Order: sequence, then C-alpha cells, then structure tokens
Amino acid sequence: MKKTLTKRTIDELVDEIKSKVELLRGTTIENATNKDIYYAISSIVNEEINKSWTQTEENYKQKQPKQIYYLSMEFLIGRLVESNLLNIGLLKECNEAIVKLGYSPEDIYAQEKDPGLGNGGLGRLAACFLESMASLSYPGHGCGIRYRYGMFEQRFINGHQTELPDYWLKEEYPWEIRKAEEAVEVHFGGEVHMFKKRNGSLEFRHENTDKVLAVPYDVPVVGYNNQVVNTLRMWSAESPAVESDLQTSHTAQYYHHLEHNRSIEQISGFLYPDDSSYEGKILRIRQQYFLVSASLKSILREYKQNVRRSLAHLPEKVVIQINDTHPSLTVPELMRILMDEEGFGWEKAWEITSNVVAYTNHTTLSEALEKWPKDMIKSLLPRLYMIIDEINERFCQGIWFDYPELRDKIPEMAIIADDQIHMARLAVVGSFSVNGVAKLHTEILKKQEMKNFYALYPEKFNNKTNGITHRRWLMQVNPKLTSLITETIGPRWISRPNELTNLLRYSKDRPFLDKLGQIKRANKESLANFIHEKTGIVVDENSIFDVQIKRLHEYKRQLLNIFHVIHLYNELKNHPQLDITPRTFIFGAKAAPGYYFAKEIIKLINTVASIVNHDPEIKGKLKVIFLENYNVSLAERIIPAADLSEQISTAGKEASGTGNMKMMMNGALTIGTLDGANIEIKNLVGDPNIFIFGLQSEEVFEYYRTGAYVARDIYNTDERIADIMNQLNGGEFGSQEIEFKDIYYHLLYNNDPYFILKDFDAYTETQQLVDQEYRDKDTWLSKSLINIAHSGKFSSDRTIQEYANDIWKIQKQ
Ligand code: 26Q
Repeated sequence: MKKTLTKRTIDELVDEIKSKVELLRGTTIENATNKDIYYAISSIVNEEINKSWTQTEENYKQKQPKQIYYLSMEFLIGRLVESNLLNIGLLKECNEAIVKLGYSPEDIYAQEKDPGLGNGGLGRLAACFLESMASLSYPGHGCGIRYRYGMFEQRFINGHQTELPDYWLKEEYPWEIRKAEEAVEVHFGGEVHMFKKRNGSLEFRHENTDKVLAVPYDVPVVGYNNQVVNTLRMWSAESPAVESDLQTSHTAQYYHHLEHNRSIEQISGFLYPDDSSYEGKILRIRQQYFLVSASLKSILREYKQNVRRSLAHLPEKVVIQINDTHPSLTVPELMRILMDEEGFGWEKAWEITSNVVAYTNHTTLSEALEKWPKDMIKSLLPRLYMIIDEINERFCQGIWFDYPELRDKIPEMAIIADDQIHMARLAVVGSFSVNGVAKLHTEILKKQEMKNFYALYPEKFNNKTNGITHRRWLMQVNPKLTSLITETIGPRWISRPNELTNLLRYSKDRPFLDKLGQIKRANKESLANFIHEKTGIVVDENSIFDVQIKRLHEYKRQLLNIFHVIHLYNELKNHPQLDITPRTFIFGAKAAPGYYFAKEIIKLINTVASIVNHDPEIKGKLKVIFLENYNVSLAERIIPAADLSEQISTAGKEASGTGNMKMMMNGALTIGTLDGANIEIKNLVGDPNIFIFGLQSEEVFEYYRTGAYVARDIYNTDERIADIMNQLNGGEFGSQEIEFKDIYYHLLYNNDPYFILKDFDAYTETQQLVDQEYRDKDTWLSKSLINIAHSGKFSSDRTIQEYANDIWKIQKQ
C-alpha cells in the first residue's frame, strides 16, 4: 500500500509553519518562541501521519491479518518529532525551513519532553521493536501504561544522586490521542462465588470488585517511507463516574470518594525506577494487572468486531508477546475471560491461551526474577489466584505422571512454591515460545537457569538477539555519517542494513577514512561544546572519548572503569612524564533510588572527577565527565561522538546489552567481556577489531560453584589494587582525602562478587593496548569502519524479521 505522501518544498513548509503559528498558537511568526514553532511543526507532522494512520487501520480491518501485540510495562520512546519527520521523509526539508525562519532545528526539537516511560534496555528495546514493525509493514502494536510520572530526573548535589519527579505532561504532549470512548473497566479484589450449573459444571461469579476505568491514549508509530502507522496504546487509570459522586451530601462520604479516586489514579501514577531487582510492592502488581486486563479487553473487542469468529480461532489472529514476566498475568487473565465470560472449558481455554502468549526473558539474575507473595495475589485478584493454583496443580501433576525423571525437580519448578508465585515459571508454562535476547543468554537459560523447563519443553526455547533501529540510532543521530555512507554505497542499505558490509571495500581507502575521521571529529566537537555548556569543563577533542552509558549496577562494573581511571591518575602522579594518550572518560548512569551501593559508586565517580579534572599536574591528559540525567536524548548526543564503548559486565550477567550495538553502529570500538551480544559483535568484526578481556562466563560460574576465588589474595599481591583500595579506605587522593569505606569493605568482605579485582589486570592491560592503537589514526579508523560495516546485523529490522518468521508467523501487509 505505497502511496506518495504530500511532498513539500521548503518554502511551502515555511508558509505552513507560519500559518500554524498563527492559527494554533495565536501569535505571529515574528513573536514566535521555539515552543510555538515546535507545536506548529508537530501539528503539520500529525496531519500527515493521521491520514496514513486511519488508512493503516482500515487496511487491517479489511484484510484481517494476524496481529501482534507487544505488552510491556515500559516503552522508552524518546522524543518523536525528529524520528517522525525522518520516517515521513520531511526531516531535511523541515530542518531547512526552520533555518530559513531564523531558528535552530536542534533548539526547536529540544522543546519536546523526552518521555521517560522506561528504565533502560528493556523499555528502549520495546520502542525500537515498534518502530521496526511499522517500518517493515507488520501489523504490530504496543500496549503499555501512560505513567503520569516517568523515570525520575537525576541531579547531582555534592556528587550525590538526588531524584526529582518527572512530570512530563505539564505541557501538552502532541503525539497522544485520548480515546475516551474506547475505555474499558478493570476489576480488582472482590469475592468469587461458585455455582453448580444444571449440567453439573461449575460457574464462577466475581462480585463486589473495585472498578477502575482504563482510558487509552494512542500514540502513532510511524513506519519509514511506507505510509504505515501502527499504534502504541497506553492506558491511564481513572475512576469510573459513579452517580453518587455528584449527589453525595455527606461530607465524610465525599472525602472517602476523593480518597478512593486518588488511589485509583495512583495505578498509572509513576514508573517504578528499579530495573534489576524487584520489590514485592502491591502497587506494582496492580499496575501489571491493569496493563494486562485493559489490553486483553481491548484486543478481544477488536477481534470480535473484525474477525467475527469464535475465540477458538484466536491463535490464528493474535499473538501476545510479553516483555519479560511483568505482563505474565496475561496467562491467567486470558484463561479467566475464556472460561468465565466466554464459556470455554479448561482444556480448550488452555489450548487457546498457551498458543497466543509468547514470552521474552531479559535476565538470569536471580534477584531480578519476579515472585509475588501468594496471599497478596489472593486478596488482590482472587479469581486469578484460583486459576494460577489450578495451572500449578495440573502442571505439577503432569510432571509427576508423564515425566517421572523430573519428579524430584517439582519443588524447583512449581509455579507456587514457598508461598510465592514464580512469574517466570508461569510465563514458561503458559506460553508457546520462550526466548532469550542474545545467544549466550539463551544458552544459559537452556543449560542452567531454566534447564528443567528446557528438558520438558525443548521446542519452546529459542534465541532472538536484540537489535536497535538504525533509523533513529544512525540516520537521525548521525546525519553526517549517514550521508557519507549513502554517497559511498548508495541508499539501499537503509532498507537492507546488512548491505552496510559493502563498506568493507573502503577499509583501506584513505580519502574515505579521512572523511570518516572528520565526521567523528565533528561529532566529538559538538559533544565537547555540550559538555562545556553543561559542566563548564573543557575537554580535549583529540583525546579518546571513552564512554560508559547505562544504568548503574554492580554487575555492569562502572567500578572497574573508575578503578582504571584512579590507576591512571596514580600513575601520572608518580610519573608526570608518562606518555599516555589523552582520554576523556564519559559516564551516564542512573541508580535505582534505593540501591545504596550504586549510589556510592556515583559519588565515587563524581569525587574522582572533581579531583582529576582540576589537578594541574595532569595537564589535561585525563578528564572525567559524569553527565547528569542520562536518558534517550542524552544518549543521542553522546553515541555519535564515542571512540570507545565500555561493555564490561561480569561475564554471564548482561543478557544482551543494546548500547554496545548503538555505539558500534556509530563507529566506536568496543572494549568488553565475552558477555551478551558482545560475543556476537566479536564474531562479526573479528578479534583485531574489538578489545576483549577478562573472565569468561564458564570461569565465573566455576568460581561461584567452587568458591575458589579469594579477592583478598589480589589485594595482597597487586600493588596497584592495594593502592586504590587503601585510597578508598580513607587515603590520599591527589591533595585530598577521600573515604569510600563501604566499597572497600564490600569488595574484601563480600569477596568481590562481580570479580572487579580479578579482572582489573586484564582490563588495564587491554586499556593499554587501546592507548597504543589509538595513536595510529588510520588503523583505528579502519577498525571503526569495520565495526560500522558489520553493525547492520544489529538492526532491529533483523530481530523483528526473526520474531515474525519464527514466533509470530505473521505476514507483511
Ligand atoms: C520488576 C518488578 C518490579 C519493579 C521493577 C521491575 C523491573 C523493571 C525493569 C525489572 C527489570 C527491568 C528491566 C530490565 C532490563 O532492562 N533488562 C535489560 O534488557 C535489555 C533488553 O533485552 C538487555 O539488553 C539487557 O542486557 C538487560 O539487562
């Protein structure tokens, strides 16, 4: 369904912006602010999108293709104005129109609030997937929650992280449409009554529930150059209008109502800012059920309206992909609807449900596996609890009778065990597909974390290595590199990112590499300007931009990075003439507000930064920049300027990583462990084009198993480590005393659980190699090019193609 969009000249756009400013903003172009221009542009874009949006929906209604619904508690979509302009083919023209009007495109686009409706990797992945589904013309949609407060805004005060609320809806958000008439009711609590029907079967009635109104806000998901616009539907919790609301004359009752409304609205009140430990908070499970129940109601209503066949055929028309276990109540909720509302018996309902749901796992960290106290679920969702209990009973009995060899594993496989509901087990049992997000991760699931389930259902398990959309993460953020690529190999790579490998021919091409170098240089200059603006610190654009941007976690090992910085600093203090390649260490990271140790690491990095950056003896050879409030927009500024991408997690712990892919695509070389997708990057680019170091996952597992690693031995034998540790333990650092005793004691007394001391030597040695190799500019650029050339594999288009072929079995429309 290709149809050309309304192509405009720059002058036409200028006129349209002028008239929008007048009509919509009630001002003249002479007096227009950046905000006025931004809203004018978003309105022009919306008009363009809306035509395709209705057409896309109409098209799905008529053809009734199988649809995929991506259920996720997080969608970290980033700003949309630029990516929508890019995808409808108006970005260049619009930039020029803005300039013609005397404004700066960058400033205009920065008017948009960046919605922080996700924590990190998992939420951003969901956003990339939606964009790829639309760009590949797949009928795929997102279902999420419209949190009133997104991810907190991070500020540093005296080097400490503080959190400010992120009220992102203060000003009108131009991309959402409230669909009040499509609201649905979600029911909590209540009692379940059982009736025996005449035919002897049982009927369950759920009564006296608390009703919550789920109101959808739809955001268009715009495909690239194909007129497809899919939908991201985000639910907002409101209290249903009750007649007595208006009539109450009784004061106490009136306040009771207000209070009740408040507690309802809380459901979509804020995003939980934890991304790898879960806390059994009741509000969180309310959020999860709210998402699941509202989305299912809307999905089934659509099915009934369009397909007009029995729900027995649901698996032919609908797939629900659940993003981690967070929406895993989909399994019992769909069972409930099919049985209690649609009259199916258990077996048929189970067949339908388990052929509709597919589950993606994003972690093997045991502290991150969701478990909910069964009493909590019992009182909050009594009917769902009964169903989960029955699923569990049947599952355990099935093992007992049909898989006697697994009998002794039942306690570790049961969905309900130790008075808790194990959501990952529920998701595996209730779905037809279980996938990990990188090869190693999937192997670890199959061989270790979920080995019993793998023995039971080998056919369910599969790998889908993550990806990122090259439209945002290359074309939008790095227009100069994009132009160079297109000038060199033509434009076909845009729809076939694998063809970036055609660049390999230029890996020794001097003029080409020069241009590549100039582009990186320009991107570094623009980041340097930004850093100066934000921090007042001047950084050397010739230095290595060494970047670690991701959530703060012990397993991601920002601590190893800062140990290396401290080591270099100590070396320079002891040998002022030491010949090192100047480096700028750039960090971006938020810590979960309750994660004390992560916050200590933030404080440490900031402390090191303030000493190193102001020490004249260092002569500007080292700079440490910790940028506040890392989010999608900040990532977009940093990534095109990165020389070195830090992917240094303890092997076996990072399921995939996606920042590694983004930086590779922009020409950074990776320094990393053999973990997550780093392994796949290495296999593509080859050893000379990546810096791999450190323990491998088998060694890590072996150490955990045997306890053979003793952190103190390293402290006792490696002087560089002893120096750093003693500095942390209240020693001299430059001219100051610093004190990070908790870090010191944690590493020694908890035996360095993430192998920071153990990997330090290999890491510093590899960093020395980086230092040496960076001096040979041509070789470095050639390696940079090889990374770009192989990055097409990590386009989320490839990932989505694999989901579509192997799991969803859906067709392009
Ligand atoms: C769960 C329960 C209660 C509160 C919060 C949560 C919660 C929220 C978010 C648990 C986990 C997350 C996010 C996890 C995440 O981002 N994982 C990352 O997913 C990426 C995409 O697959 C991978 O690349 C990363 O390796 C993985 O860490």
